[in-house]
Amino acid sequence: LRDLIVKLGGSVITNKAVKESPRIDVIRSLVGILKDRFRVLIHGGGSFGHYVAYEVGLNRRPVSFEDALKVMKSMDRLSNIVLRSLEEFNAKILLIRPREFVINKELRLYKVFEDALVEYKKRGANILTHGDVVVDIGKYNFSVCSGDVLALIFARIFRPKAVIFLSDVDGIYTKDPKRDPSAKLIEDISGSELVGAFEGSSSTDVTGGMKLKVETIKRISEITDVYVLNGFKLDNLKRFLSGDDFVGTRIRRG
Ligand code: ATP
Ligand code: IP8
Repeated sequence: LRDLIVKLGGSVITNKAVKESPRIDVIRSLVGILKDRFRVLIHGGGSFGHYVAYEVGLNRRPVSFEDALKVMKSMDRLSNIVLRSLEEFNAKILLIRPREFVINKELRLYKVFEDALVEYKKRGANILTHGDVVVDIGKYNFSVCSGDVLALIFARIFRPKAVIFLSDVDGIYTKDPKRDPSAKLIEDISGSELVGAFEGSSSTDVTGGMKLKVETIKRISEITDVYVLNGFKLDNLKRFLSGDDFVGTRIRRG
């Protein structure tokens, strides 16, 4: 598989328990495996963006420019690490930050200035981007544009063969696998069935975060196939990329 959109979850590339702790070796290994496979590489915030976002109250109350900038700078530190790793492998890639082309309203995506992205695509550019803080024209001043939403934005523009999400568990389960041992991995499902399978579980542990992620994945599956795989299981990822048997969740288009 080539020309993919890949989202590196913050739970994979950082240690979420410790502020601003990147997993450099994991980043390097993933970049090495993925470098010739993607058109768009997206990464999440993990213990960078999310940590500082929590400190300043982003998405919970209106924040000042100064506080928004703190979160942006934290994301820049992480994206610079990912970029450096890509450059070590000589990848030709352009870093584009959502704060420059996305506007939210009341915490939701409102407007994407996509003309430049479309032109980059036509010219064969490979793009690195990441979950970010963007202007919010509602009452919050600024809010988060997640890497998951970016995967949807870029899927609309790039129309890839598939979108891959890498997280710290094997895929999407019926319930949170870290909290509920009865959680079952959903292996193969159509986009239209996905939200039902997930909400249908009796779990009350499921966060709004995961629900939003699943809803975003459902919308991406209207455009292309989506796969959720474990970003720590590198041999499994390689098998997937070469078309062999793999463990994970496949969300079929439609
Ligand atoms: P980031 O937003 O920083 O990029 P991420 O995309 O890597 O992070 P999280 O938002 O941390 O991922 O979501 C992954 C976590 O969601 C897993 O560690 C898992 O424990 C939890 N989770 C909750 N419910 C489920 C579920 N039904 N299936 C899979 N994971 C779930
Ligand atoms: O980790 C969040 O992106 P995500 C980015 O993809 C910030 O949800 C700034 C918290």
